[in-house]
Amino acid sequence: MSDTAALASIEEEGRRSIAAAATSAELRDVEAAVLGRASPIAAQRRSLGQAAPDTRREAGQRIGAVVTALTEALAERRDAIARTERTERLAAERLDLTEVHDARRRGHLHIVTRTQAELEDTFVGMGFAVAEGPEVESDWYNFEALNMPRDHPARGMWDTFYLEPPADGEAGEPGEAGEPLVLRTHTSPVQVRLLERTPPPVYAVMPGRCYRRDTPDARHLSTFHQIEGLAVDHGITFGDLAGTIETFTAAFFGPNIHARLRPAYFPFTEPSAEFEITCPICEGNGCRTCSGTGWIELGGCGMVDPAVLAAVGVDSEEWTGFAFGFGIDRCAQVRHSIADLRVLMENDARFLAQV
Ligand code: FA5
Repeated sequence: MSDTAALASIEEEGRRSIAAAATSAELRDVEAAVLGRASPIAAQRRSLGQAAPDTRREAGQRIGAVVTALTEALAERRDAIARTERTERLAAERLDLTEVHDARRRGHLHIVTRTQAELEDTFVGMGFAVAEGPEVESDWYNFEALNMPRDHPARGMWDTFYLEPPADGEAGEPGEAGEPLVLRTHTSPVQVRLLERTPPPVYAVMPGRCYRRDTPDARHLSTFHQIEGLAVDHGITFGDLAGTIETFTAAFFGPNIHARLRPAYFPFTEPSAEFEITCPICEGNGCRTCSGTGWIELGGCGMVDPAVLAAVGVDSEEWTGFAFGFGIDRCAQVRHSIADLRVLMENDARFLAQV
């Protein structure tokens, strides 16, 4: 190979290696290989000593030109790599401050928790106190004190989760030795607990979680929430119950939702009624959510049965009372037009961000 052809090939090979380097570290290795002591161009320079004196100067200039060309190519590539690396670093370290300030991403209370608080506020505004009771309940509070002895067929109205009673349970508490324990199927046992510790007159609401072996559908969950209401005083009548429900419906749902009471049966109230309100999804025309009826059942209510007052030592000749129990999840469903109650338990962030 002539000197000129050898130099051209060294330059071409060098440019190819320089172009192939992708990072600053790779380019440093390429620089050593292309211009360092062991490089082909350094070998050419060393061979100058053996060249004939009349060609040495010209050969030296040709080698110098290749060194200059490769040095410039290296500098260009170094700049390009530095620019790319800087852009990549900035992208990786980017902090999107607008995302942090996006109001939709701020956490908030679950819709059921908010509905419960709003229900409590509404009833507190109507003169009721707020009380609570345990979710793990004894058979006595959940059923027996509510006028449902063992084997009473009305127990079948509530598909119940039973628990193993602890062998060493204390008397008078849920789990009293040998007594069956349940996950409470409704908030009505809190009525009994409240009357045991508070002599009438009593005006209270009792919200909380309940459990039933119900198959989840558009209006049912196996874990749901109720708010119980109890008023026991001198001379309480069914008219007081109807008036309370009417006042509550107008205050909580507004003027477009109507309520109706239908005769029903509960072992712990007599007479009893079911409380229904206009289905907000179809505005009363009938749809899947309300099974085509135009109404959604919100709860049960009635006059407290004398047997319940007797179970807690309240004289039913002197005192009368009304009670009600509404579904809190159903209240949220009606207020926010939620077609299927199951979304309340699914934790889908797209749903939770909307309500
Ligand atoms: C009761 O639980 C009675 N304790 C209500 C009552 C209280 C009557 C005081 C009289 C006096 P019921 O099983 O109908 O009744 O339930 C009342 C409400 O709880 C229903 O109307 C509904 O709004 C809600 N509810 C019941 N089961 C479910 C469920 N599986 N999922 C969601 N909500 C439910």
